[in-house]
Amino acid sequence: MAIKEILTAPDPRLREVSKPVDKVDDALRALMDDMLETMYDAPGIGLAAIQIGAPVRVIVMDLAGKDEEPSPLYFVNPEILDPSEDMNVYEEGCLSVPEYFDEVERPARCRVKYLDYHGKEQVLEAEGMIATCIQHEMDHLEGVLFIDHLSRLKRERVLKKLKKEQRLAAAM
Ligand code: GNR
Ligand code: NI
Repeated sequence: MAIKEILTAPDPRLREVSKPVDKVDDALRALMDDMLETMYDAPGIGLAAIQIGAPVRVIVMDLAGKDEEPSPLYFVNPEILDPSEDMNVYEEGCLSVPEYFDEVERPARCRVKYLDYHGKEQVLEAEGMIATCIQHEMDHLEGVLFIDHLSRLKRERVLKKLKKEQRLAAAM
């Protein structure tokens, strides 16, 4: 297992559409292990493969609290089914958009069909934080960031600040 570098906006790789996985094999499980370790280290509650530069449709998540047992979830080729009409607003953040948080509205509930760590098909009924998080991660698979759901003014302000920080960091 290894901790990988997390790409940050406006890195163009974060805009790629990730490709479906054709087989859940040991190489893919090694990627999922690295993703989970990277996510725990960050720390975050979810991570899409493209955030560590791998453009494949793989997501890891763990919504367990600090004092709870870890409960990792692995989603390969996830699909959202039956998003609810009723919406929920959550304050979101993203490891690829550091130090910025804002409210995003998304369907409150959905089902997710996916392959698990062993390649077995699963369907998860998601609501609350897990529904928000899975939709945030699904966006990454399409090259979409949570700031894309905000006004253009807000998004451009955030991106400008990130560019400036990266320029300063590169000059050090
Ligand atoms: O760690 C994360 N927290 C979070 C909080 C609210 C809504 C979504 C998230 S996902 C984020 C990690 C991340 O960037 N995943 O792509
Ligand atoms: Ni994110």
